Amino acid sequence: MTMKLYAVSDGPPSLAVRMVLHALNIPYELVSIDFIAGQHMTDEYAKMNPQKEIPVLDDDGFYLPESVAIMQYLCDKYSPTSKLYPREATQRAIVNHRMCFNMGFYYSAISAHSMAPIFFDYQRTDMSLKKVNNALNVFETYLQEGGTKYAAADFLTIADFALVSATLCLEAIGFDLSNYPLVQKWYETFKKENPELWEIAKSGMLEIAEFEKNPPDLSHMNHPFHPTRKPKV
Ligand SMILES: N[C@@H](CCC(=O)N[C@@H](CS)C(=O)NCC(=O)O)C(=O)O
Repeated sequence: MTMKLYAVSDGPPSLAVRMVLHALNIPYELVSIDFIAGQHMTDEYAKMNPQKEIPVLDDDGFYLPESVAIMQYLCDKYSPTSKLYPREATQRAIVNHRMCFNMGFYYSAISAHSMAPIFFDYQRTDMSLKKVNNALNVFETYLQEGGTKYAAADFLTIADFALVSATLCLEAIGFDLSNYPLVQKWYETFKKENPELWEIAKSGMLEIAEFEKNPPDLSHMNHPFHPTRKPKV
C-alpha cells in the first residue's frame, strides 16, 4: 500500500517531513488536513494520533506521529546509508542534538511567538520575543562552534529540514535575521543549494505570511487553546 502522510500545508513539522520524503525520493500520498476546519480534532483522527497533531505517517498501517520520529524512521527504513541521517555515532548524535534543540528550544520559542498568536489565544509579548532572540543566539553559537555549512555537518541532514521549517515562520512574520549572520547565511545557503526542497518549505512560509496578515477565525473549532479568541495586538 502506498505510504500516506497526513500533513497540513503550512505546518512546519509537516513541511520538514515532506522535504525528507522528497529528498529520499519516496513515493507517497499526501493527505491534506484542513486545520481550520478542525479535521485533526476528530475521534477518527485521534485513533492515528491521540495528540491530535499533524503530521502523521501511515506506512501500511503503521501509524507514526511526531515529525522527528517520522524523519528518522524514513531514513532508517528506506535509505539507511543516506548522509541525511548519518550512521557514524558522533555525526548522528549531532544531528539528533540539533533536532532535539529544534523541538524543545528553537521551534518551541519561534512557534510561541509566530504561530500561536496567529492561530490561538496567545499574544506576542516582550518575553516571547526575548525567547526567540535567545533561541537564535544559541543557534548562532552552534553554527559558530561547529563551523559547518549546514546545521549539523558540512552536508545537508534531516536536522536542517527541521530547523529550516522553524526559521521560515520568522520570515513569514517579517522578522529580521540580520543580527544572526550565521543563521541568516545558513538559511540562505539552504534556499540557494536546495531549490526543490525550498519550494516545499516556501509554500508553507507564504501561507503563514498570508495568515499573519489575515488571521483565520477559529472560533467555530472546539479547541482547548482558543475558547475565546481575542484580537491580536
Ligand atoms: N511535535 C509535533 C508537533 C506537531 C504540531 O505542532 N503540529 C501542529 C500543526 S503545525 C498541530 O497539529 N497542531 C494541532 C493543534 O494545535 O490543534 C511534531 O513535530 O510533529
